[in-house]
Amino acid sequence: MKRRRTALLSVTALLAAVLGMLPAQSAGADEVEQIRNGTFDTTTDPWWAGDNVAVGLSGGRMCADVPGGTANRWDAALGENDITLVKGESYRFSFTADGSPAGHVVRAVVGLSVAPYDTYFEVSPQVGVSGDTYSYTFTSPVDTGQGQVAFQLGASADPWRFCVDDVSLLGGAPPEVYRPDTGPRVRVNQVAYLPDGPKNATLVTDATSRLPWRLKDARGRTVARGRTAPRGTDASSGQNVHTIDFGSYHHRGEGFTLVVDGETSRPFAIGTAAYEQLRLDAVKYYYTQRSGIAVRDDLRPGYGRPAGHLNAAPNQGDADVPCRPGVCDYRLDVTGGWYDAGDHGKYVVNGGITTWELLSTYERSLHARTGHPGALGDGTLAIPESGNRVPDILDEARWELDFLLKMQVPDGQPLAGMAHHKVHDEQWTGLPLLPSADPQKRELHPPTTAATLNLAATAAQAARLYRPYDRAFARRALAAARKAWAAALAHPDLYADPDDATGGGAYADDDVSDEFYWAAAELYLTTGGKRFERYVLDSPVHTADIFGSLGFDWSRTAAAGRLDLATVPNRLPGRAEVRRSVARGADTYLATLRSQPYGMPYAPEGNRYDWGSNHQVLNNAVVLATAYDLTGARKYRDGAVESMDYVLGRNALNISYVTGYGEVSSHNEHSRWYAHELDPALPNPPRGTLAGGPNSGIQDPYAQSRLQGCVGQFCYIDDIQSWSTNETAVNWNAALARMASFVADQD
Ligand code: 9MR
Repeated sequence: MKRRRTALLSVTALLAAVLGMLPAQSAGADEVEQIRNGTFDTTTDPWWAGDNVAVGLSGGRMCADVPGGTANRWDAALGENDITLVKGESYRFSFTADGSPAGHVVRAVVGLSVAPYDTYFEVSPQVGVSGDTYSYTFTSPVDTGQGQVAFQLGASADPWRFCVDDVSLLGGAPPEVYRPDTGPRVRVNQVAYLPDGPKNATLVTDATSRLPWRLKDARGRTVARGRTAPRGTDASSGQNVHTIDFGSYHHRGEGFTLVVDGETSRPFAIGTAAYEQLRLDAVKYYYTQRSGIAVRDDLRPGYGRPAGHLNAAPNQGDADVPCRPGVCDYRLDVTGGWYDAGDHGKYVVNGGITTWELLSTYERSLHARTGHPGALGDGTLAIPESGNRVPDILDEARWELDFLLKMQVPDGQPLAGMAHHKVHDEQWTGLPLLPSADPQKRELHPPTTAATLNLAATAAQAARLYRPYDRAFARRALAAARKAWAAALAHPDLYADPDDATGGGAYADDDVSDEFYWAAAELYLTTGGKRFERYVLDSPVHTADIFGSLGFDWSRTAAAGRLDLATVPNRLPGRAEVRRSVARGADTYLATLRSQPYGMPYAPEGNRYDWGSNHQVLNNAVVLATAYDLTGARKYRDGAVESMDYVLGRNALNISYVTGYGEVSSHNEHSRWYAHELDPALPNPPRGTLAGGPNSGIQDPYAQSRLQGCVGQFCYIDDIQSWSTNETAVNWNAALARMASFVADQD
């Protein structure tokens, strides 16, 4: 149907356009139409449709009969190819659509028509429900003549009919400047402040002198008042800000607000209950990340799903997995473990630091003055193993440990004792995709020194923690750890290939001195062995300043060793200095926190927020928390507690980065199975899921189309397509679990 006036073109121009040299229609002074035949007046050419989709003209529209019973959106599709996209150019993508019966989801994509089928823009409206005209603006992150506009219509149980008209992709349309809705200018921890803890907030304002603030209770009565402290321009956000300290107020309650400069904050509690809940939810997250087991809906209402990557079609399964071509001749059963993030990959390096942080959440509860071993004990997490008399957090970590052990190269094979770096799909898959629906071939990637040392460290730590509950497992874990250690010493420089990132992340790391140190420390703590003691003492990492601005991570693991040497009882010569080094690291983070008007112990060099910055904030807070456990000094406890404010809403975006916590929280994290944003039948991530957070690199096309030029904290968007700022990942949630547990213990 012709609703828009389009200029007629000469035959030459039309030919050039078909050859991809010129746009087909002009649509205004600077706006150029990229779609050939978006109006379907006389033909559906040059649109294509999948073999299973019958298309035709109907009332000046293109209509498609879509079969039922396909698994994925892209299993039934139609589209147009050979579209030219220009990097940095903004496009308005619009169409009208309806479907019958109403309510089906169409995934409308602008992307690449050839492998790797990158998506530059996509939306998934429910047609016939949310109105029939759709219009979006995005910026192309690439130059290509092989662009595609497609409508993916599959994944419906029943057949349905889809009609579309007036499809337009208008180049040169003015970009819509993305402005996040940041709500009231006074920024608080939207969840809870501790009664006996620091209470700080941040106000965004043009005012340069002190402003009066009031704290109001749920009934609107003023219960405290004071004046703000102007802090000038905040580098992390580019905003002019003041800070508010209401720490002299100690009464518990719900529904408090701060009122200042004509703004009322989002509500918050003063109390500890939310942290008790968050401690549980942050660890419960792992059950729904499990591979190789069905998730029970009675244990996680709304999250039940079939087992992923057992050998039931369409899965090719993890029970008998070959290596990448040329890597090995054997096959391994590597079922189990957790999916790393929003993808279906399983990575030993990241699995290692994650397991360590969960185990150390438990280990801290045994040794710290405020630790409560029962808090994550048997029966607390509602997992299938609850009731087996083993602390639930150990049961959950065991799911991953058993997988890590399976990744070890068997005796008699080349590189026996090393660990394969990772197992994942041969190719990247699209979203949404339940683990049980992944049809890709799975492959083992080459063993690496880093993976082997992750295995050595966590298996050694496991050996001491599971001993009271399962002696046979503890013995097996320790034997595997020793074997891995020996293998790593024999092959100290087998690094992951940074380009091995098809179908899964690379997790490449070419400095493993920190992994050696960490593994030696764990083996020493478990065995007291002299050679491990020697290795620790001789390692330059032992005395290096390891508490840098980015925090520890899967690639920077020295802190895992240092913190454990400082906190787990042992007789290491010079241990007092080890403990002092943690306090010195904490002093640095405390100084950072005090310099930041948003109160986080994080100020990356050049204000370049890193991938997963939220967990880096939390891991720096872990160093503060550990310094408190070691010294009892109040300043460290307060710093650790205050760090949570940032993650829970006291930030430039006024968002809680933890799903289900706070009035406005991240909930569209990138995941193939918590993909509610793309498929209303799927859930959002469970309560207690941490979003990766601001990432100045904005590596994904969606973030690039919205966040170009973003300053620090603003490099984040709560959209499922933004895998570089908004993914969920097991290592990130471990930092949340560790800190939620610490804060809950400060009652
Ligand atoms: O967390 C990882 C980050 O530190 C890296 O810079 C990034 C790119 O290699 O990869 C991140 O990890 C992703 C992994 O590669 C694949 N699964 C999802 C992980 C979280 O985004």
